Amino acid sequence: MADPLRSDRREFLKSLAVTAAAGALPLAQSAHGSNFAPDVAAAAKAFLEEYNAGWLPLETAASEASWTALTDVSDAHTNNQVAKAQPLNEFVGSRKVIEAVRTFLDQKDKLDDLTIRQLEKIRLRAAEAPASVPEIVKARTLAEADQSKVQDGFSYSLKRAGKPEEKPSANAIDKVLVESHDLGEREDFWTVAKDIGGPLRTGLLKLRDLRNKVAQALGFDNFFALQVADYGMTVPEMLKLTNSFLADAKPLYSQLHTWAKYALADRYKTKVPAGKIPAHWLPNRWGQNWPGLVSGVDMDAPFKTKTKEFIVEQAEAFYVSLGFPKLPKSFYTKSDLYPADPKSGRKKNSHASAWHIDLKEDVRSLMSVEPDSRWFNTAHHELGHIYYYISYSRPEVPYLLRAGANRAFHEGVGDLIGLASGQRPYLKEVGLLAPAAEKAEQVQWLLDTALDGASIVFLPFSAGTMTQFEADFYAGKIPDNGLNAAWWKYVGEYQGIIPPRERPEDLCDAATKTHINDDPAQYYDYAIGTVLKFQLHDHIAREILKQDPRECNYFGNKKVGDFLKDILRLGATRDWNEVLKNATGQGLTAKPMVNYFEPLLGWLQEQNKGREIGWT
Ligand code: X8Z
Ligand code: ZN
Repeated sequence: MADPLRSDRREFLKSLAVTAAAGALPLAQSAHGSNFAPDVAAAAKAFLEEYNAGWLPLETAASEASWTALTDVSDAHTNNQVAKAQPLNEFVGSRKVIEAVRTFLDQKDKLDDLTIRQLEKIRLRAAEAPASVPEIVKARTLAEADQSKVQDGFSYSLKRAGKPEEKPSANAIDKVLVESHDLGEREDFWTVAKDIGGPLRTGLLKLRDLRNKVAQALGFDNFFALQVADYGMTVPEMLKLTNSFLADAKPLYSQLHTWAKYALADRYKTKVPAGKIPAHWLPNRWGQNWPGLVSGVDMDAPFKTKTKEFIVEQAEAFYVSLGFPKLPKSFYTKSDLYPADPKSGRKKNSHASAWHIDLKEDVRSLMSVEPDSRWFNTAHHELGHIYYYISYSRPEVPYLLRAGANRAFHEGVGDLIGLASGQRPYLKEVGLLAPAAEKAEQVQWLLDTALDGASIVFLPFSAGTMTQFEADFYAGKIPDNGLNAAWWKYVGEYQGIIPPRERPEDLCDAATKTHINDDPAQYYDYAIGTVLKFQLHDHIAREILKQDPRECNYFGNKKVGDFLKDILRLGATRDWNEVLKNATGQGLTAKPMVNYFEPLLGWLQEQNKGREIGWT
């Protein structure tokens, strides 16, 4: 039987030859020796139409196959994921596409901005699968799928003296790290969380080389540089930006680090260590945020009586209150929102994600929601992606530009609503504020915000450890037998955290972080998203709500909704700097974030008087 996707592709390639030739003509002389200037803009338009007609069905089929592979891990699903990625890769990375794009981009002056933006997206997409290295592209696709299968099919196994073997889920590990005051138990769970890095280590090294070779085929220095290029930036520019965030956060982070170390020593009834904080003391597997440390601010208490369904519905209600539409029915029927029943034997990816399967109305989220504050925040984050998808899925936004103004915008929107949903006036209005938390001093509330979620404590991890590790990893600066040494060097340097004991090199602690495997070289998105979130929040609170950014309430405010929609509906049709300047009157700046926590800095300095600040 004829495969419609394949016949689409044949047609496309045939017509591509024509459009590319037309595009190339201005560079050539006609047979009569006079300059021939065909309509490059019309040729580019025809090319884009043909590209979309061929690419979209392939992209949709590949997304659907990936969705199935991640929500129901099996060999058959992984094989299908690879099978669907193959024709997509052949299409997006074909020589003709690459040649046509190059030809058109060489004549930018004859093209409008929207066309250039689409061509740039096609160029970066082609660089992920260039036909000049077909065997490498194929090997990469296989290796990516294998790595996901190993990651998503992994079972943690914990053997404790005198107890039967336990198989904790990722949620169960996280719960122990948030709640347990028993350092022995904490170390057991922390250590078992790192076991997944062992089976992922070889696959990651293989992927590093394949990803680099793919990126280098189109002239990028390495895979990290290719991912950064989506911002229109070079690697040194990106590192300069992320380093500036680290510098902005450092005074507060050092104080938080010291405060938390003392609070935790008190909690565990043990001595305060000099310098760095032991990793298993912290309430998160990677120390990327530190929830639950502030007495009187128990964010989980109000969720004890709630269902998991409530978490998603309440998040949706927030967006709807701002004037966004209700989620389409298909979101609820097609998404995979709650933990898999352990009795079913089904394995699924344990990390939250949002999907725009067909770049039209098929939007889904993969989560494992439990009724707690962590998932409350994550549900707001994921719905931010979903409402972004919905907002830019309109005829004026070409499929190729149905993306964030940049990737950080996509991450920042849901986090912004997460920050808004963590404001006390809102929580009080919807009955999610424990009486003790309502009475807590504002500075206690700020302290919790600085420690938890995407905030101050998150920056040394996102802008520091993750970004620096991956930049060096893809630049070939980390030896294969020194992955853990390098990882912990960065964790120590940026986060001031040390492992409970020496980490063996047959494990790979970096690979325990899902993004290192399946969202590679992009973690600075979250760091930029964090800074952006505070910038947008500051503008919304001061200019639209006329409220204190630290105690404000967006809920039900349609003007806030309109402000956000004006950003979201653009997708990637404008330069992100321009979008931000139009929205807030300023370029990207961490000032609003620093200002937000300003009262906290003085308070922490007071609390930490006489204590040694930071680590060496
Ligand atoms: O991965 C995520 C989202 C999906 S895009 C849940 N986040 C980062 C993480 O979990 O490490 C959100 C905050 C940072
Ligand atoms: Zn996200």
